[in-house]
Amino acid sequence: TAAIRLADYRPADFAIDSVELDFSLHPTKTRVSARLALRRNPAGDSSAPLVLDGDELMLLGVKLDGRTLGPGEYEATPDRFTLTNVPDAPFTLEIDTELNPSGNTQLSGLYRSGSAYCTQCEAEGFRRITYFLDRPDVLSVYTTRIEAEKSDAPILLSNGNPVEHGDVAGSNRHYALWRDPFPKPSYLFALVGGDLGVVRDEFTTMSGRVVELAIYVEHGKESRAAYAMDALKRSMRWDEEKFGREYDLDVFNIVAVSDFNMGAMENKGLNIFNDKYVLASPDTATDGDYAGIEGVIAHEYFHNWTGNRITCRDWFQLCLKEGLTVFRDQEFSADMRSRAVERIGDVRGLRLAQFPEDAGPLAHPVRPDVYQEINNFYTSTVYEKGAEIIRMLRTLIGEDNFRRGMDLYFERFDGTAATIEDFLSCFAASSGRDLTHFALWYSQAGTPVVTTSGEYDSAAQTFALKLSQQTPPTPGQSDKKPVVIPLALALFGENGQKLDLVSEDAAPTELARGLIELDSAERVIRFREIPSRPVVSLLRGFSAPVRLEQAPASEDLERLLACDDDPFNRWQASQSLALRAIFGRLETGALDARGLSEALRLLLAKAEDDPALVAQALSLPSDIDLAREKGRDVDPDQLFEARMALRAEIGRSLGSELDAIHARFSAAGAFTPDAASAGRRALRNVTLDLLAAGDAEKGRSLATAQFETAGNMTDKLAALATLALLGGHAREEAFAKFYAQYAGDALVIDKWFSLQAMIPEAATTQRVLGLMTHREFSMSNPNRVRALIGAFANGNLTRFHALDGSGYDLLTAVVLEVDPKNPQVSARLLSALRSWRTMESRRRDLIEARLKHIVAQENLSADLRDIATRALG
Ligand code: B3K
Ligand code: ZN
Repeated sequence: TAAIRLADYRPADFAIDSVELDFSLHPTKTRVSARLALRRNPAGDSSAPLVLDGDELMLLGVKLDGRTLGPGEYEATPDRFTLTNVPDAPFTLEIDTELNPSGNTQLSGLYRSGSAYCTQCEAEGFRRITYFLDRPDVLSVYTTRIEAEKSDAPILLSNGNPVEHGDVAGSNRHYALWRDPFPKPSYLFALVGGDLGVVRDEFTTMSGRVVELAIYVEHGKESRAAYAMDALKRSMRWDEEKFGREYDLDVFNIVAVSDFNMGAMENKGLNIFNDKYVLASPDTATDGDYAGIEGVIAHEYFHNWTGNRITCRDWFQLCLKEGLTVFRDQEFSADMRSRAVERIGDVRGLRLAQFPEDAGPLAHPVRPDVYQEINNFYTSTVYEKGAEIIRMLRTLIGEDNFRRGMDLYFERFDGTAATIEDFLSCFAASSGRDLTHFALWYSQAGTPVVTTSGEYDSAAQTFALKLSQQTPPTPGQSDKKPVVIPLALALFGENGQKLDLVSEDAAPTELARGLIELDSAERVIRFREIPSRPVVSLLRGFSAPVRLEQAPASEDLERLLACDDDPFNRWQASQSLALRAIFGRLETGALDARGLSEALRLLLAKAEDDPALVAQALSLPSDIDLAREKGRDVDPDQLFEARMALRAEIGRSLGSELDAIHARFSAAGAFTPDAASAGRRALRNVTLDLLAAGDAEKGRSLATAQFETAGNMTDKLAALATLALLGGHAREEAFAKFYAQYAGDALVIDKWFSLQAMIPEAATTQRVLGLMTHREFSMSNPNRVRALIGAFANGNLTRFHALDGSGYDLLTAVVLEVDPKNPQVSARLLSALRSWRTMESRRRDLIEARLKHIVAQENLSADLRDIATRALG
């Protein structure tokens, strides 16, 4: 297939003002009749034929202005409909197609999850329902009629507001009619039909309108939707308060399904969710699950303005809605929970997924300029780095200008399909700042490396801080330019006091705000009136998505850990100390963890102040963090060994403190999912992990007791994870009990599969192969595949990268098996290999051979071929 390029964008030749859809649902023979009101687009080519997109469609018939067209009057293949003789005046085209939802294993278009019918149209699924101009800049008003057997599908939903419903005379069928008054692109279309349970509530908007809210779930799971409903109402209120954005329809519906390719989908007025991001109860969901639900519910709701009311002109602009909406959901979670802990979690996520992507063969700009398969660009670069760009923008222009820029954006572009340039123009206007240079963040891929060094002159009482930046080359972009990097900075004096920033080398606003703008390759700032050698706290709050190369003395890190008033950098200091200990061990064979231990001991003494933050400091870097920091010639076995040695050492040296915390923070009273309670559980569980690392026997007995008595899934799963690492009979018994207790509860059984896949032992590969034949395993449920195979490939570095190639063989076999059924899932699984060039040479050779084997297959999906080819490229 040919590459699609941003530079080739042209407006559509036709406009579709309205769409009337009529669905007659049937498991294998669903009839769709689409009535499109078409006219030539004045901005398009006035002599072009009408070419509509399709994908595996079966055409039954076409009418033009009411007249049935003969076979010679148009051309139709499963993936294209062409009409050459186009009337000059606006005209109506009626297209009838037949679909097989039960046979749709790609989960794109109209498909079935369990016995329900549902749709997923982003990015290009609508063309699997009917022939259409399936591109985001074609906005239409939709009316949808759905008809089905009453007993099969008592619930019939689509976008917009309900208009009417009733029985179909002389049959067991009924219908519902929906109308969405807001013009929208086809990717936001949705339909659901099925026999579902429902939870209802309502929300009164800031202007006093009452909105009916409903969350549809599998019968019997209604009580598990309460938290999602609460999160929805909080999201609606927050968007009014923080952005002045009010909801605009009479109803807002959410449907949870168990077969879904990603997290959720923001269809107008009818969000469809992976049930993983809806269903929660203390017994079945961890604190992490609750936080995920809150974040994703908010994210999809916030899309109503950033994505739906203002959509993207083309898919290159995907970050226009995704980066912005991730930024909004991160801010929401920060306001609902602890801002500092939220920031640490977001940065951990960015470094875990986006940094490796940006450093490997799949690197691409936040706004790509070419793609083969758009589904492969729903990446952490577009989403998470996209959100970081918005955050930097706000940091640079300030809160007020940012808010006024957002208001301007809604004012100018509501109801349109916009671009990044449109978006940035609003902030240039609100702040009076030229954002041309800043915009480079959108088009230049790769993670900038900021290098710093400082020189203190005690005679002159000056401190010269030298900053430089450099971005490594990425595929297709060998020469990088300096970008605009906001560096939040503070200097601390001998007694931990913050020093005034005095310098002639920085603008007064930079000094007053403690925000240095590095927009050239190099910059030196000489600070005056510095009484003693200062400790530098740089990139505070992670003010830019860059890697920092600095070599502070360990004492400086220990001081920051004790005195920095930026909680993010306090946490960063703990991580830097841990990395230093681990890499020191790798270089010298000796482990020096004294500094880190002592610093953590001080933190533990004040654990009550902020348990969640202390828990983050105690969570040592993962194997993936280590592999990323190493960057080349990665040998996962060595990294793992050094990491385990550090854990054991911390566990031993802090044994009594950890013991005390584990006992003191034990769960009392009923479970509540709030952030403060979650923080206490997080601290308790990270102490359990370290205790077990320091003393296996003790760990086993504590974990077994916790496993037996846990009153919630967070504590239960943490105990099981600890037992999983410790091994032996206790582990196998716990896994068996866990399974017996939760068999059939899919979301919990996913956790059971994942934990086993992540056991860092030689026998795990066999265990995973065995689990693939388990009766609860299924290659056609994406959550299950990700739970077992995804966890193995992404969360078990030593086994996945086993030197005999068994891990790679396992992944290759699964990817090739899944691909014909569900290309989005196979392509996503294969991206586990995105950092393969950083491995040491034996593993690199093994992976390269597997990638070549995949590329040599004949019938690969476009999705998988794209990933495999670029990975090799
Ligand atoms: N917009 C959807 C993602 C669609 C992915 C299509 N392959 C979910 C979200 O970001 O909110
Ligand atoms: Zn989104």
